[in-house]
Amino acid sequence: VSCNHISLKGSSPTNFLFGTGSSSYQFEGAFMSDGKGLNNWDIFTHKPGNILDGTNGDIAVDQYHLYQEDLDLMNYIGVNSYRFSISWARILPKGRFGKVNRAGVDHYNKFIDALLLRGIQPFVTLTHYDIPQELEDRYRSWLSPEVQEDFRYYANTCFKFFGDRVKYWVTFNEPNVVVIRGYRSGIYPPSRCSFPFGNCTSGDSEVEPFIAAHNIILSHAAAVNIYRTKYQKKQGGSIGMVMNALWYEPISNSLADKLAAERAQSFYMNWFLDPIVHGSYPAEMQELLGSDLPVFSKFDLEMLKNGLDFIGINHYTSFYSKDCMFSPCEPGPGTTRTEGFALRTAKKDGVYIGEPTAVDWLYVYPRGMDKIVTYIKDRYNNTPMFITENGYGEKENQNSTNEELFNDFKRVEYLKSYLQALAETMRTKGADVRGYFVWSLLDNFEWTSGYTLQFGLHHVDYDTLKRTPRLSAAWYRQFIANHTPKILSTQK
Ligand code: PNW
Repeated sequence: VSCNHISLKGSSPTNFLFGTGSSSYQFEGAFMSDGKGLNNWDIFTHKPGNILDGTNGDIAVDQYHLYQEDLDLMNYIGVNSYRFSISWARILPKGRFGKVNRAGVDHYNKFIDALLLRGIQPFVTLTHYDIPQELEDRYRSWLSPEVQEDFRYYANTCFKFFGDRVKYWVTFNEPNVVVIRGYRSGIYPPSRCSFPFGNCTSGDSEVEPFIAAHNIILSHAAAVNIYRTKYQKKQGGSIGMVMNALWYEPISNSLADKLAAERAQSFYMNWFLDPIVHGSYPAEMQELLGSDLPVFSKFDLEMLKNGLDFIGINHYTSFYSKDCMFSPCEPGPGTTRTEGFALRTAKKDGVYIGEPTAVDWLYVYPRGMDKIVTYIKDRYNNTPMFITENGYGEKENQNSTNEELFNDFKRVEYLKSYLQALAETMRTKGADVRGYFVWSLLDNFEWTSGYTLQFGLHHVDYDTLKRTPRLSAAWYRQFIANHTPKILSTQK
């Protein structure tokens, strides 16, 4: 597969990170090993009906035990970074109400050392959807301000044990997805919602997402604060947050639809980034929600100031946005007041925004990469950015041929076109993008879809846990080699 026409050289600094992404619950397995406590996803996946194929992450791809093998795969591809998350309940089985689990600390120490030995920078997320169940049971996790104290304590514990070697910290992965799916649609733990958003037994879809988000923003600020005051000078790393970022394309040129796309973005992504970068919720949210939106105290604002060193962007897909404020819409995703009155739809005049895939929310629209990176660059003063996730999902079945399992040319085309768009944005607009991570190194546990979707550069056989490279792994290897200055290349 040729990729010479894509030029990142000259547009990126020599230390551009190329890596792959992962998370603890989706990869580690070993859910009760070595003193780990149970977390919200352990509990959630064990309740019948929550996961499409009835599976869970008890074993997942067992990276907890098989990491040396996975390091070989990374080495072969030639990545210089690996994005993973620490399992909170493995470090603090009962949050701040119990002891530090030394075996958990030892595990990540070994893993981090092994990465560095191979010249791979750890890019570490503190929480990727998971929280110790203890904190859910004690005070309902993100709904209580108490959680800020727990997150601060956990973050401090990680900086203390791992910060001498970890130079990239992410506080939260996709807090927008956590609150929307956990407290509005209720499809993720803690399964809270109210009609017409979903049919949960408790919760309030129009109120709780904003409370949970507020506590997450303040938890982030608390962690950043402790990192800046106690560790950053000595350890020399940087700290940021990762957002799920959709591009919302106005469905028409009308002013109403353009404003709707802006509102959609504000109620999805700017919701978190505006307070952290600019110190206040987006204007559209304040106007529409009024006193239903929590407010920051003077003390909060002081702590929030300049609240991150980089923005992590998980970008896969784009949607059209249609106004529902000035003219009414049929009910649908995005159409209520607490979602910004902006219908989210994949089709315009019966035609999809991009080629549909096996994943019901994923349409191939490479221009979206350019548009979302430019949008974030402009709105947040060209804060350093990392593309922390970008990837392509497929659905295999019992009858899939080897050709279908391993010759994933559609994934290659997807990655190529999105990287091409990214390179252009960096070159022509000066976007300060410092790294790119494919989701994912391996097939893994895809949350409520269980093991029915595959995002891996490597196929995983779930009977044997054997990893087998796909075409896309070979392609990514070649791509990295072509875009890494030879003198710095550590390829063997
Ligand atoms: C991300 N969307 O979630 C997560 O960070 C990963 O853990 C997950 O495995 C990966 O994407 C693939 O699904 C997403 O609405 C949540 O477009 C929402 C969207 C995309 C990805």
